[in-house]
Amino acid sequence: MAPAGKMIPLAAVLVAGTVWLSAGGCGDPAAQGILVEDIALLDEASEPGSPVPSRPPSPAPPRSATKTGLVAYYPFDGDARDASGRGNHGQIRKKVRFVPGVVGKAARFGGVDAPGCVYVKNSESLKFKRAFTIACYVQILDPAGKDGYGRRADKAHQVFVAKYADPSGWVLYAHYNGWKIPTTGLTGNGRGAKWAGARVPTTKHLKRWMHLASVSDADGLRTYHDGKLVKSTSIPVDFAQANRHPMWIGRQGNTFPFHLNGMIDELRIYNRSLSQGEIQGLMRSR
Ligand SMILES: [Ca+2]
Repeated sequence: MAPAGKMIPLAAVLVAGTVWLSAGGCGDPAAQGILVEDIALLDEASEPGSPVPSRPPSPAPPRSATKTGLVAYYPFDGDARDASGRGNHGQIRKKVRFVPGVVGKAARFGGVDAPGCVYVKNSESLKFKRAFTIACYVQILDPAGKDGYGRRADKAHQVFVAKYADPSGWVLYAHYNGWKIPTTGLTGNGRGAKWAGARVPTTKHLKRWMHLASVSDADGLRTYHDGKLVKSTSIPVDFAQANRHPMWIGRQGNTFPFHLNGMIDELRIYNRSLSQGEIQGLMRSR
């Protein structure tokens, strides 16, 4: 916090956190100052000759990420703790490593040969009626795995996050097996026994980061790839079955695990539908 009454070069604002700019005078800065937060790094805002602080070695967390309705947030910067404040901390099962990611570190899952995952106990805040948003960075390093019969396959279904008990629930995943073009996206059991799915064809996806976001609300299910709306359906997800089950990260929760061989970073889950602008705000730090 800046001391009240002191002039602050604009460059000094370019730090993470909340900064008070005083309007002059003394006393309580909260009474006289201007609250400035969520300011992006803008070098052009600096006056000529002003000292510009060097950028940190890794990008700062996305300052514009909305917190309204946030029920789980896993930065994966060395552990599986929930930073949303809702207490949905993850428990690491077997082995999950933490490696350089998009923002700080990311969780690295070893696939079928070195399976590890994160288990999140079911909670009231992870139960949804209809509105829901899930967003994260994902990267697949090797598509090999096991198919639905437990047989090894060079290209297998891989799961990022699921709240799932076959054949109902929801799952964010990449699908290779049996598809000419691999797809990523979210599917879940839809209302009226219709399957709700919004999968995205992803031709250049291996060993590169993708930002995925799926939104379900009364208008249906929409999936965004790198901030762009790429698939929508009018069928929303019916969460009734999923609400009875825990959440799994890096695998599916039922008999068929479909282990991920890849990485996940900055996983956020909201109990409301986010706008496209809000979703783009989640990935602004790239
Ligand atoms: Ca991270």
